[in-house]
Amino acid sequence: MNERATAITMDIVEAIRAALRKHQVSFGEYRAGFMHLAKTQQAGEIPLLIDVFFNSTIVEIENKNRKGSKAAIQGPYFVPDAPYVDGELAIEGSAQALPKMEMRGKVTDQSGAPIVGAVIDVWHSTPQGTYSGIEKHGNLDKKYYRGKITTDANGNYACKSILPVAYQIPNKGPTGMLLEEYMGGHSWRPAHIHYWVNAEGKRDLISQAYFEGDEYIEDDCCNGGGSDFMVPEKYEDGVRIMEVDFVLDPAPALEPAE
Ligand code: MBD
Ligand code: FE
Repeated sequence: MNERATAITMDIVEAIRAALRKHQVSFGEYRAGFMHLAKTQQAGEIPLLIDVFFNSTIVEIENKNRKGSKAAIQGPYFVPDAPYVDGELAIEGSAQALPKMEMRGKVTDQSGAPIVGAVIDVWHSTPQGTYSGIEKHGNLDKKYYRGKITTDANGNYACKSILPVAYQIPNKGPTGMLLEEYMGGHSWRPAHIHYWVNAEGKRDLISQAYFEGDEYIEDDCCNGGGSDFMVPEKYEDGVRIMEVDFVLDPAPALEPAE
């Protein structure tokens, strides 16, 4: 067991014990609490629950030593082997009439030099507010609404898709119940696009983009970073332009092997 993992684990356990003591939790309440976790597991919502509450904290920590673009939360619906795409994400037949967006921008290093051949994974929800390639969401073919885009010789990228809409995380299960009933909040996120940028010799970057005017940007059930990730409203021929540039930090030096 590594020392750091031991220290973190002990502190988490101690923090939970402190909360139980502070509230003088009864045996019945304790049982209700662990049944809630068991139900979360049964519903396949462990990744959702953990990301809703804790992903933003990890991002806050990791952003402290980033000099280029700040990172955002990843969320539970990234799929590692999405297809490479050229200019457009796959859109289901029935969704092709929906309003379109174009994601575009430039990837550079800290000096402003373009990064050629950076690979940007993008993913966003279906018009129903689910994600492709996710068993719990009906296992829609993962070619839809996600893909890997490559930057060109000038570090630029461009890719079209349909416009995602305001987004409610699955709220009928144990995670929604915690957020809405026990914590008195809601389960909405701003409509969003996810990005994961990878380039050789650079620190990878997970980001997001929101749409100007969305009412949940600063009131996000996942604390997703707010207006720092908001893209100003702009249209070209009726297509919403989502212009997002990424500045990558150099890759951290490899840690010496233990
Ligand atoms: C999502 O789509 C998401 O991006 C996050 C952070 C949490 C739940 C669902
Ligand atoms: Fe998401």
